[in-house]
Amino acid sequence: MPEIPLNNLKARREKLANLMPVNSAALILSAQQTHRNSDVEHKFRQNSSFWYLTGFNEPESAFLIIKTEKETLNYIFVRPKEKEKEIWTGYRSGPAGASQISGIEKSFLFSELKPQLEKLLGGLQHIYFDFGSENYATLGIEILELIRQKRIYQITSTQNLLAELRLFKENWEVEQIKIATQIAAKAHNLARQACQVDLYEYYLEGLIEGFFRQNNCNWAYPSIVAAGQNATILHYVENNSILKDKDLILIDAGCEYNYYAADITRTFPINGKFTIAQKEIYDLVLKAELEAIEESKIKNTTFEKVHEKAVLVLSTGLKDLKLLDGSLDEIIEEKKYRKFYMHRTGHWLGLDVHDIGSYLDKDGKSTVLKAGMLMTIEPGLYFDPQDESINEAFRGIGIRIEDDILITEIGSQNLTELAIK
Ligand SMILES: [Mn+2]
Repeated sequence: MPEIPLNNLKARREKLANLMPVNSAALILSAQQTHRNSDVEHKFRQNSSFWYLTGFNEPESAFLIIKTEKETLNYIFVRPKEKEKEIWTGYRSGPAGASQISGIEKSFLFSELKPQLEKLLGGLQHIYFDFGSENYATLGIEILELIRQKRIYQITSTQNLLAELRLFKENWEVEQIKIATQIAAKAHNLARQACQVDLYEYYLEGLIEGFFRQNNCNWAYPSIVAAGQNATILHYVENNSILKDKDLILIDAGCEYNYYAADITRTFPINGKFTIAQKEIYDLVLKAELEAIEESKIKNTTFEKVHEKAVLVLSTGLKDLKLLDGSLDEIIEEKKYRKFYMHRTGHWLGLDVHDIGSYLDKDGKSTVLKAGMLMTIEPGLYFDPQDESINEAFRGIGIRIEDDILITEIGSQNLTELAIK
């Protein structure tokens, strides 16, 4: 995998420092190696913000930045090199290696973290630290106690700082993201081609995730492969039902390439042919999606306006199909559409599939879309299979269409266009 260029890492740390007040520190712990069961471990996945600032891919590590009147200093703390352990669990970079990878000169052993904090935190007024994270529960409490002893009374999460940086993707990041989105799009097309009656959902899941692995990716989130009325369960992950004739299948699957997530949803008829009701709903969701994408191209539009566009199209269609009563204004203002459209139209995308980034600006207004932001647009409609107030032809239909949209200087670009819809 391409490493994060040192210049990018340095620029990110400089921007981070610029956001911090004088006499403050930020401390970010790496992810921890977790056990799945017995002595079997989960595949290690680095903490996204730690990765973003260091490019260092090992557990039991920490990043520390301290900004004073005089200077800004960066530190990295990592595991020692230990031949015996490396034979069993793999290569360790050690402090010297960590310096090379991250471009942070001041590198120490992770076991040195507390003594160093003891020395370095004196005189500071503000610290950014996520003490509530489940990782390093005991260490988190010990660090908090140390912060208290140092009489640092302002403790804030690192989330807002990192969100401001990570919301805008660098060109290098966009290159990685384009690879992720293309592999994910191809996997969706593969599943569409292979889909047929009497297969099982897990067969398509295997096909998609196999394709991810063949292309040096992992899934960015567990795939949803939902046939028939399973598609009306938003977080369906069982993926063990048989594919029936005349049903639809909803597939929400995306890979992670070099730490960047793709997130795509497609819905199509299992036997290749829509029923009339399915076609009506599909066309409506597609129209909402395409119009929301058009909205994202408008200069200085907002995150909220993209959602409002999708809501307007869906509400109009639901009224026309007599699935909702009342005037269009009523349907929108009283949020009657929520009976069938209960989620938002998108989210930020990046190192995390639901990436950090604020949805509101400092005045509490919806975030203006600017070049470098990456978001999903994913309207859907879901009809409760048991709800007898719904016209029978529509019951059990669940449709969502989702693309990954990069905001550019001249509009926006759909990075997942390659996936047939
Ligand atoms: Mn999504």
